[in-house]
Amino acid sequence: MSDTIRFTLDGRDVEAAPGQTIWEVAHGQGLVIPHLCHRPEPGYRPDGNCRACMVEVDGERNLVASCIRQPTDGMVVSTDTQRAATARKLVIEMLAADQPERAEAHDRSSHFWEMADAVGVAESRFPTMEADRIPLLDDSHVAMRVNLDACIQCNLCVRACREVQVNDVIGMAGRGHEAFPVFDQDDPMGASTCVACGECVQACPTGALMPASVVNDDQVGDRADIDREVQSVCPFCGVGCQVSVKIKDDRVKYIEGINGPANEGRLCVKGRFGFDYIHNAQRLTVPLVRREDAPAKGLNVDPANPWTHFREATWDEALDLAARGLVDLRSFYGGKSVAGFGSAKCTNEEAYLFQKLIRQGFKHNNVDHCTRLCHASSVAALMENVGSGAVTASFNEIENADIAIVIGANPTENHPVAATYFKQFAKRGGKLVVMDPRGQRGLQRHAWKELRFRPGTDVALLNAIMNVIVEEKLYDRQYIEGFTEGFFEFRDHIRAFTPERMAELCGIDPGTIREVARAYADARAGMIFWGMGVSQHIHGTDNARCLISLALLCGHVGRPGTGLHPLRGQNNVQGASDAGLIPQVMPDYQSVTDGEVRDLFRHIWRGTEIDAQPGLTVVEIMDRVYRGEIKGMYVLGENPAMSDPDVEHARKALAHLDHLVVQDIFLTETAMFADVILPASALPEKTGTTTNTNRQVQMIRRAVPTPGSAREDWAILVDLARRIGLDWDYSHPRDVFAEMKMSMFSLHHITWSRLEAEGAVTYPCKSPDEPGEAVVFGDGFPRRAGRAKFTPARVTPPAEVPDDTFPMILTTGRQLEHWHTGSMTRRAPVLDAVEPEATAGMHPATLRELGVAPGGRVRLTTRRGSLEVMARADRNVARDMVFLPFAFVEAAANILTNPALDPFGKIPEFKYSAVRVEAAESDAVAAE
Ligand SMILES: Nc1nc2c(c(=O)[nH]1)N[C@H]1C(S)=C(S)[C@@H](COP(=O)(O)OP(=O)(O)OC[C@H]3O[C@@H](n4cnc5c(=O)[nH]c(N)nc54)[C@H](O)[C@@H]3O)O[C@H]1N2
Ligand SMILES: Nc1nc2c(c(=O)[nH]1)N[C@H]1C(S)=C(S)[C@@H](COP(=O)(O)OP(=O)(O)OC[C@H]3O[C@@H](n4cnc5c(=O)[nH]c(N)nc54)[C@H](O)[C@@H]3O)O[C@H]1N2
Ligand SMILES: [Mo]
Repeated sequence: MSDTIRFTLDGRDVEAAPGQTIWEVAHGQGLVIPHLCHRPEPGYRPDGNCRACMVEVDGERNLVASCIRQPTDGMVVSTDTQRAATARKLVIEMLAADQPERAEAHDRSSHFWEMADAVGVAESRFPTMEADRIPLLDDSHVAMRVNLDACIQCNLCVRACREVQVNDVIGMAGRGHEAFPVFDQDDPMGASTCVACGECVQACPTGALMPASVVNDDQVGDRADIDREVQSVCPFCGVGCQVSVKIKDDRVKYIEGINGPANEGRLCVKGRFGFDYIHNAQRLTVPLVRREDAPAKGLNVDPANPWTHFREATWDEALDLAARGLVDLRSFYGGKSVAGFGSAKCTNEEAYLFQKLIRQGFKHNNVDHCTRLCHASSVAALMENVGSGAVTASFNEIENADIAIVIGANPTENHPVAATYFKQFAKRGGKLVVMDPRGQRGLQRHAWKELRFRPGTDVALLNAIMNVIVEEKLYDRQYIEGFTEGFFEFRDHIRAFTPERMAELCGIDPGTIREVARAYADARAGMIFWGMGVSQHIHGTDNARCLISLALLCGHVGRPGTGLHPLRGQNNVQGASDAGLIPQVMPDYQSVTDGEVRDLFRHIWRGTEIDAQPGLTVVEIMDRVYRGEIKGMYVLGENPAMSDPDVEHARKALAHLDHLVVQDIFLTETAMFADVILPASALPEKTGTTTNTNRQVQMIRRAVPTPGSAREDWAILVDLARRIGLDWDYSHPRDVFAEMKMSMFSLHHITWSRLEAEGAVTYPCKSPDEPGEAVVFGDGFPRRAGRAKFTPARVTPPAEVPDDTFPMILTTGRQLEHWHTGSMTRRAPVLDAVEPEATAGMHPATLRELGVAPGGRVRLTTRRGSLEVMARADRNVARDMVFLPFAFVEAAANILTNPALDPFGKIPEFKYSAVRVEAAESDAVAAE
């Protein structure tokens, strides 16, 4: 390359790429130059403040900070002169004078002490300058400890908080030697707006900021005091952050982010501090079978004391009973009397085995998983119009975009690491448009436009935007001609949806609609991100169709910085779907109705006939269970007794089952109805692969053993399959992966050994030595003639609208610290300490009208049921709405939700029900 810079480093001729610093080049050559305020990890800007990395440049009087200085052509740089070495050592020695003694250090193996070792500083000749200024221990946060006596003012925590995670909580107060980091307005960390991503803890070079789990009561600790470290992937969301698990005595001591393709070292509170669910005392450690004398099935088991309803069994007995119950139903009523829910929390191999077990063992396709409650409608629209259900571009592509729309997704809470990229995008001038009926605390101040429209009116808003683009001819005509079909019909259809008419429905003024439409159409590159606010409606598929049409109109697909990205939820929902855990399709979305597909699987599965009839979906299966048509179920890693809509109905259905086998890591609400409970492995306890929202297939490496006699999910599946008569002979997840490759073209060029070596490969991947494609469909779509399609969408009201009896709107969703049904996060002490209680968010004005103070209790009632919950004042919630998270069994949101389904995606309308809100009686009495 012509702009390569050539210079001399310690007498050798070397090259630098434009923008590279002397430190980076030296580091690349294997030279060790000490650094304290510099962090070579991606995302950290060099600051050049600590002077620990000084080098000499010919012709310059002063030494220069190599971390920040970029070489120029012909420059002669020496790192190894006496003068430079002495200067560097002096810096460290002076700083050492103010550090706590190494024996008492908060982190004996801190980066600082490593650097001191590297330059040969064991103690300091200088007097300590330690002033009274330093605030001592701040232990106000459950997960982190702040000991500023070790702070060297390097500013890394500030950069971590402001520039990498863009949370803007930490700042520097005071000047010079007196400076120290503060949280917000010098609040205790635990009382500040800190979201506990822990980036500062990971960046701090001295141990001034430490994970609480690494220091003792005297604030002494040692990061290196571990037995081993295993690189794997976070078990929570679809971002798929790579982690390093630090293990001592077979327990996780702490977690750090590593440089995975999606997270580049970053983590959120769950990934960093939520790992401890796996060590919870309520983990299932032995197989359980229902006692003969157990009370009737219901939500009546104490997970801490299951012995009232269950007894311990050996694995042989439990597996025999589990299999026999299913086989008996099969032989008496036929295979269709048994159905299965698989898991998006397990690996690809486990998902594959699960769908195979149902399809091969029971000869039908009634197998589904939580994707049905999630992005089913998005996938339906994407398959229909784009020809593929996965994202067209990784979320990290936002760095190449000019505009990005985030609609019906709350990424700072639900995909927090992806959100850091969104915030960085906005900070460098990208136009961020947030469309959500609820105000978004996290993205609000980064948004160029925040459109708080009426819930359930996405089609109206999006059609109005597209109307402007069509009427003003802002569309990309060349793109439409080259890569799409159906434009003319679409153009005629969209004419009716003028901003003026749609404004009445969605509540956004026509001027704003026009401005957003023009900005998106005029941008060089635009991306669209969406979530459950789009998909969980009876018109979820229509909502997603609009987003697809919008991107197609403007040609914002297939190039860097463009794309359609439904943010996938569970850590492996992309992979479980790819692996065929879906009732209509086999692995890689190959339709069960296609004879050639069935032939292929007959061949791979040694003569198994695949049922040509598409299977039933989650809510449909529950309905058949309720009606008694399905009599047995195998539920792996799902908690439908909490996560299904109209959950009382689902619970009754579960209680009706003749035979229920639940395989989980905790005694969940669903397991309370089980006949046999099989104790399984958490993600950090298993080997396999998962696929994240970016289509990155990643290696899961077993970090710690399973507790008690719990076993890895894949191994349990194999044993159970054999007992129901299948000739399975897998002896390692690797064998399963090899079989998956036989039918899954998406895994082309992705091999187990590659994943072991590289950690992640993105599909599609063109060759064995490429990382895979971040952006797809630049040269056409996997549809007829390579063209994507415009499918017009009409405005449909929600299935249930407010009336006199149920005058408000209930919407449900998530919060940062909790995971879905709470099974994991309510058993993770740090997370549960931050969010211990169920709350319903309402506007302060609404609470005043109801006569309820924040913290008081309200009763929520819908056509399905009624519950009491604590009220939380939240200005982000519209006045006629209530927001309720669904993680709390004592106020289970799904008692209230509407099971009405989208006709295409078969997804229920979790985001909209008519509700009545009253001051709770108990509260009214207390107030009197
Ligand atoms: N902390 C945490 N993170 C998670 C999860 C978790 O349980 N906890 N779950 C994971 C999973 S499986 C998923 S699917 C994702 C979900 O992640 P998100 O899609 O972000 O999930 P939600 O919070 O359910 O809803 C998103 C937004 O939809 C908005 N909304 C409500 N009604 C409407 C509407 O009519 N139109 C529009 N446009 N928006 C509306 C809500 O106000 C909310 O801000 O999160 C994943 N990440
Ligand atoms: N009201 C309302 N309801 C909703 C939604 C909403 O927004 N509002 N969102 C819907 C969405 S998007 C989703 S994805 C679903 C999620 O619904 P579910 O998938 O039912 O919810 P989770 O709590 O994630 O259940 C996962 C289960 O797997 C177990 N588990 C975790 N790891 C492992 C493992 O490695 N092996 C095994 N065997 N088990 C494991 C956990 O203990 C837990 O019981 O909820 C849906 N329900
Ligand atoms: Mo989800």
